[in-house]
Amino acid sequence: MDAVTPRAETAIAPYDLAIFGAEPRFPKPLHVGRPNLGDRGAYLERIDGMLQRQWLTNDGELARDFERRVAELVGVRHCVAMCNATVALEIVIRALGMTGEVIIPSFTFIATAHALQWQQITPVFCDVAPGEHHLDPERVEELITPRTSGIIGVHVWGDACDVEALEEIARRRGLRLLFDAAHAFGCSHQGRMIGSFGNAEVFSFHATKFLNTLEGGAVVTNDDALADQIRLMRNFGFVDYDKVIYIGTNGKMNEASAAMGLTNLDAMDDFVDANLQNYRAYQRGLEGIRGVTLRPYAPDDRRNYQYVVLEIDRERAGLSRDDLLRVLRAENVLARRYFYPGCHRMEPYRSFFPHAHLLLPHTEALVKRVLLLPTGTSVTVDDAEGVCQIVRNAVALESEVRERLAGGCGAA
Ligand code: T4K
Repeated sequence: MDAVTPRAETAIAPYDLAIFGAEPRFPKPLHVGRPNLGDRGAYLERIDGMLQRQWLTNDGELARDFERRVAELVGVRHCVAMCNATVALEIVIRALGMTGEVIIPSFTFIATAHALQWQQITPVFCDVAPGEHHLDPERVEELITPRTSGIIGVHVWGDACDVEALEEIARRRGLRLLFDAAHAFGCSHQGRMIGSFGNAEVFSFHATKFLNTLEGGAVVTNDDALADQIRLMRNFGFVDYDKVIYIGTNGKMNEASAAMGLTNLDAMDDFVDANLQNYRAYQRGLEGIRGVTLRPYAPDDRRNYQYVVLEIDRERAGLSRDDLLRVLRAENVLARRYFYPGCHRMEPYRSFFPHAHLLLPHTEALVKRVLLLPTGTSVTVDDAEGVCQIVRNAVALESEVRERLAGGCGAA
């Protein structure tokens, strides 16, 4: 992937790119995060059933069915479905009794941090391992203080973080261990499904995720008492009509969401297949482009292939990640810079911890290199090949591209 592409062999004329005035390669925007949708007829039938029953939410039959199927697929005793993963995180963090400080990566979606800060728990940002996208367990250990109550590992892109090392630290130091598995539904780690590690894990079923329930999330766990507590908290603390025994909130999944979840569970294999075809097309199409690395997936585990993640080496490619982003946007390819600029550089954390970046050198470098490309069931192999061609042309014409962008063309 990293071999140098000789300029002379490319024979590409500048007008091939939209920043030089060509028609955009794609007439309509190509998104990162277009929903994967199962069978429309089956979904509408479920919605019809819901309307017939006039049961729209509050532990409905579709939601219970969805919970049962997710728990079975993941191989855990409990799945508690929620309205979204952010609320699921907030609830499980509280149910686990996390307080004071909790160690998390800064390289994650802001919801991981906000779910803590929302309840006055300080997120302590930890660096990723060198060359990696996941928490560095050695750095985690250094950040533990008497106020630390837990660790939240994030399985970014559906790849497990260093579960074993984090479990060992949590056990030895008496800390709670939660995993933000928002990206990892349908993925495994060393033969065991993600969702069954730590005290609990949280999935997101947001529209942009591998499996969506419109909006949605879930806590999965093998801890019976924790699951009971979370079910209570999800429904205002009600144990019976007129009887509330605990402070709670409203985190319930509604029936229309569960209907979508069930429909999409039936189509999961097709989603993986479409993602994998696209991933392979990207692998082929990006081969040999200097300075452009497609993040590999672990070969021995189940993956949902929902994310096509590039790292751009500015020196070798002759273009920065942001240059490439501008080139792609001009072509109607809405690539994304997740998780730029890192949680520590977003408010309120940026003001709380103005020097956090000093402890996060690898995160700081990573957020400037990563670019996500479109995939999912609405992206075809032809689309993926077209995107690769744009990247290839841009790198081949790097100096002309830089000059053009410096003139203000393709401003993001
Ligand atoms: N932890 C992690 C590690 C996460 O990544 C997330 C969410 C969470 C926790 C919290 O999960 P939830 O509470 O959301 O369940 C998106 C998603 O909103 C968010 O769920 C996701 N991570 C994050 C990585 O991406 P935005 O602000 O980038 O979304 P937006 O509106 O820009 O949409 C992305 C693209 O998807 C757009 O180009 C358009 C397309 N799209 C989007 C929607 C909603 C569609 O085509 N159709 C749609 O219905 O955050």
